[in-house]
Amino acid sequence: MLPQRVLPAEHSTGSVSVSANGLVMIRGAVKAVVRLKGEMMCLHFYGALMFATAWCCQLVVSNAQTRPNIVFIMADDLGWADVAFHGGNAPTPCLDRLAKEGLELTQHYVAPVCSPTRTGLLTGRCWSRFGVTTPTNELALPTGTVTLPGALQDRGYDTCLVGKWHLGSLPKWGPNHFGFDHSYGSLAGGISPWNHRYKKGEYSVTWHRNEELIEESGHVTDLLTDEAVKWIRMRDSLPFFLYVPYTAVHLPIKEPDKWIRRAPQTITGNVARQYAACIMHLDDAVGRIISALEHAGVRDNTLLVFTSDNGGSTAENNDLKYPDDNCPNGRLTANNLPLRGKKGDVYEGGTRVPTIVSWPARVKPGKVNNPVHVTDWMPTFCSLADFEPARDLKWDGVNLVPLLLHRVEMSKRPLYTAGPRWRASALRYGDWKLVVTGKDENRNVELFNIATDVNESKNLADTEAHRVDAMLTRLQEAARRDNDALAR
Ligand SMILES: [Ca+2]
Repeated sequence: MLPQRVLPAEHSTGSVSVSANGLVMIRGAVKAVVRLKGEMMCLHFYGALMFATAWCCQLVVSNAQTRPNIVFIMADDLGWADVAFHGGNAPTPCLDRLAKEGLELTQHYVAPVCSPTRTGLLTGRCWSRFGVTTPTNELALPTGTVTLPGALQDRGYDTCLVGKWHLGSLPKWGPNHFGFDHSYGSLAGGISPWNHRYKKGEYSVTWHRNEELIEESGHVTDLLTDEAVKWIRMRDSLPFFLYVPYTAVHLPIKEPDKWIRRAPQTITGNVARQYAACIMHLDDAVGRIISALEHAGVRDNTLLVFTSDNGGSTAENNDLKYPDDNCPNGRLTANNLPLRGKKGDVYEGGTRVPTIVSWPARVKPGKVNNPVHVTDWMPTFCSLADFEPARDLKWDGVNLVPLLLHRVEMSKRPLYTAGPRWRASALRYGDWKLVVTGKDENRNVELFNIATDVNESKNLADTEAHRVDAMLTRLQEAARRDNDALAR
């Protein structure tokens, strides 16, 4: 039996306001009505109460038909130039096509590492508000936190996570406790691709379905894609939210032979070929999900986002912290150029990632250069789903609908990044970016004009002292709200 969903106390649902319990009842009834259409004729036996419920259901159902399905695909550690449409050497035809036919967000920021980005995505708040600045196996979100899937679930969406959770690595902290109807994959972080084990220790056995630990055979990317495709095929007329955080291209990597054979011959070296194969395999997986949406006849009204959780990594592939899975030795060959830095850094190479939005019915192809942030997705999706929080959820993100659908220029706003253990932080404001590393007498402050120096190679802190002061004030203001994770 699945655990009780985490629900906010009360929501306004357009013209009909109902309590959370009422919503659960109505939502359950909506699913029953939609799935058992033929049995609707029997409703009259249940009298006035059921008639009223059915009326409410009809309202929700008719709303549901106008709201988009949402598919959010997130790669793990995929660098800025790991994709062919940014000059990467591994072919990525599916993503290239998605970028060409969809809308590319050229300045989409995430956290420098894993769990923080996932925290921001699922809460609309900077990860540091929850004290989460590093990958964590502890419970990241307090019980009662209003999450993105929880909000969509309340609005009648079917919700599913296929992939890596990493916001609490025990089953009792798993995705089903935070708004997902269905979940599958790794409760913890990156796993070995064939034995599906996380790092040695308490959380190593982590492969699960609906928080029940299971053993399966197969390559992780194939298993996740199979599950996502199967779940799409099982949908009925309710809108759905499918979150697919792949473990590719996180270490340790060992790809099926067929994908290694397909890597271009110009790419030499064992790990380099493995890394390219991993990207190509991921690209194909995205294509399979898109095909499943097409076959289900829902592609036009599905808002699909593809992104990465942080910049690319050049760490040792065969990390001995993981149980042996015969993965090759050598450093990963991620490419973040022309951006500076890599995974873990608050420089652009750690936090700016390839991002595409595709919604054939509503979003015109092109590129948007406004800086946007992973915390923007919750306000955006909640807006599209007509979810209005009954209380202030203290979102740091903003609703991107005017930008995505109507190309309305966004006003300048500070985008704050807390790096791992707050050892570094950054603030983007307009064209400018402030990077602060170290503390007190060891503090180092850098200022870059991102519009003219995307590589962050010219530190202008000395020549722009007034700007540095103003941005430091903004950074301190943003940081003051850290560690405010109350779920009230
Ligand atoms: Ca990652």
